[in-house]
Amino acid sequence: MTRYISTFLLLGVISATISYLGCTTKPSKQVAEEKITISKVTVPFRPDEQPFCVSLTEDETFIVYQSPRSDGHGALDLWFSRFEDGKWSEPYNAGPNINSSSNEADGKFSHDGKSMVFVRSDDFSKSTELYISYLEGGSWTKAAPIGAPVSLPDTKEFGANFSHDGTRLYFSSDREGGEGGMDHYYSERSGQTWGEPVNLGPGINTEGNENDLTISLDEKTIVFGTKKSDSIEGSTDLYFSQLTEGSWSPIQNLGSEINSPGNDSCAWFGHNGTSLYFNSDWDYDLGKIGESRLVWKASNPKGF
Ligand SMILES: [Ca+2]
Ligand SMILES: [Ca+2]
Repeated sequence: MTRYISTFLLLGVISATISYLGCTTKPSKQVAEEKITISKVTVPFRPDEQPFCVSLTEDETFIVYQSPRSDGHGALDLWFSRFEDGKWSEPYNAGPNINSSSNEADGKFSHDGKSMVFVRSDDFSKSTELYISYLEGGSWTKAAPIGAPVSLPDTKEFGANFSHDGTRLYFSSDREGGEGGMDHYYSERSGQTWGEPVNLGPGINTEGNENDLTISLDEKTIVFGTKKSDSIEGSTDLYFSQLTEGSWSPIQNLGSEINSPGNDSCAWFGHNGTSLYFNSDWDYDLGKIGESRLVWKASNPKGF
């Protein structure tokens, strides 16, 4: 990641390679061998579904996204689609084990694709609760609230995701005792229970809102979406912090190779160590705001 960060400082131009699942088109221009490329990931939904926080399993064959579609269980629901025989299936509702008349959002899979954590809330501005569902025998189990000490009454918890080995849950919360607003935390699993959350500290957390984090495979880099004074044209950009000598570095903008004038957020690290997926309403192929928020894959031969 250190080499990757220096790449951002050295290179300032986005070179987009259009790459689709199952088929890759040649880049329109010859690109330097080790340059970061941004490619569009094909998705199963329509722009009018207002998809948000789209997330895939590591093998890119199963997708979850949130949508206010009117044919769900009410408010935001989570929707699935499976990539089979070279195409995505018609999206289908995740069902009553996961969805309710409340909002369901922020669905994220574990690295083995067998657990999904998400947020449920009647009113995101007031409080939320984290839930987990497990893939058993081909279907998702009745989602259970994680509960205290991770998800507390009258607080907001968002953007939870599992560490690569599944033993930690990283998330954001506005609970008391942090640096202010939303802060990043992690909780460690002990058997079937989650331990007291640990605040990631004042390097990465500020008096502003830290939210929407994703953790790298080695748990030494966090990327998250937020608006700061150096965000591109006031949009949401991806920022990063690195763990060095036990503390998280002050956050830095991920740079204009990946960030766009659109809203870039909801990132996650690919399992191969060389890709970073994220959601953006910027169309990197067209160089303008797109029809809807899509999924993009930044590939860096030097590794993330
Ligand atoms: Ca719902
Ligand atoms: Ca904060």
